[in-house]
Amino acid sequence: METLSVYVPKLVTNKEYIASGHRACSGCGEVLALRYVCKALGRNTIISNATGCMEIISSPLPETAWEVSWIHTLFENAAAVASGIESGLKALKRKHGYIKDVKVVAMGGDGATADIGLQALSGALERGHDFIYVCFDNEAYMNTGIQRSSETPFGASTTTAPSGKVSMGQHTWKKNMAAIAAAHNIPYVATSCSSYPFDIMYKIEKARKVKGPSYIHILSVCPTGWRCPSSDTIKMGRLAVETGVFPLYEIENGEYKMNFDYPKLRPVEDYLTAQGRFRHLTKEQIAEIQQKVIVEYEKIKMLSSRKKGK
Ligand SMILES: Cc1ncc(C[n+]2csc(CCOP(=O)(O)OP(=O)(O)O)c2C)c(N)n1
Ligand code: SF4
Repeated sequence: METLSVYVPKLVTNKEYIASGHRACSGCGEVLALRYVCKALGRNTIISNATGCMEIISSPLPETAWEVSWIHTLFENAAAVASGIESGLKALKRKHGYIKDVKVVAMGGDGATADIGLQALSGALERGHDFIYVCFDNEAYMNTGIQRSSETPFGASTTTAPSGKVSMGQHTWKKNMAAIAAAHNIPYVATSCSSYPFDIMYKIEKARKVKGPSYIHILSVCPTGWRCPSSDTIKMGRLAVETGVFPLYEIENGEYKMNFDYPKLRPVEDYLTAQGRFRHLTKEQIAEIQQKVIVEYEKIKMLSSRKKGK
């Protein structure tokens, strides 16, 4: 297991770029993750933010919680707007010879990233823009009332895939956005989780230094949509990682590296039974999820043990 603590002293700052007083629900893991992301990015940043929870809670007119340059974009075009900003900065540099080192960042929820904005994201990654894309994955369209997305996990109950007599809730498996981003042959891809502040800051800091596109996928605990107590936010993210449901890893120039590898994973039951969205699952369904988690976890481990060119 790699230790990330060596990077910490350099990264943590008292400065906040998301002001307190925003309107996120109490215990929101997504705004916590956003706060860490902004700390690691620093002031010389321009953010293109898709519609979604983080936009809604941070910008009720005439107020704003943002202390960096920020543009609210449509649901579908955060990455396209970021591409335009990055190209504009390049043009200014050509004209004036020098401009400040400004990093362009696009961000959105899982709906904005894996579903509605996927085409714009794919285009921006393929064109090789120098930017970071951050997906805050709370596993549903939370801002508009917990509708399922392609990132909603198998078995979760949502308002558009509800559990009941004829349905067990979501019946498809979570889309693997990290693999999709890596398939664009970009220099840096990583997964992280709102319960791991140093891991988030380390990976964002690393992405900031990359020339070209980076993609960071952050599992962001949402007590409102996951139906768990707001005091359990940190615990829930840790359980996702410790059960292997959401492994933390990096893909650097195509090479996988698992950041936390537990010799013995906790049973997925510990994670599933702690959340109301999985309350209805039968023992057989939990066993099916357990099996899938182990298969996917072993895949990442196997890819991590492979050296480049083999
Ligand atoms: C094209 C389009 N369709 C639907 C909406 C309505 N809408 C706004 S935010 C949102 C949900 C956002 O979900 P997600 O991207 O997962 O972010 P979260 O709110 O969960 O953080 C929806 C459906 C919209 N603004 N534009
Ligand atoms: S609905 Fe979930 S993600 Fe959105 S602000 Fe509330 S806790 Fe955060």
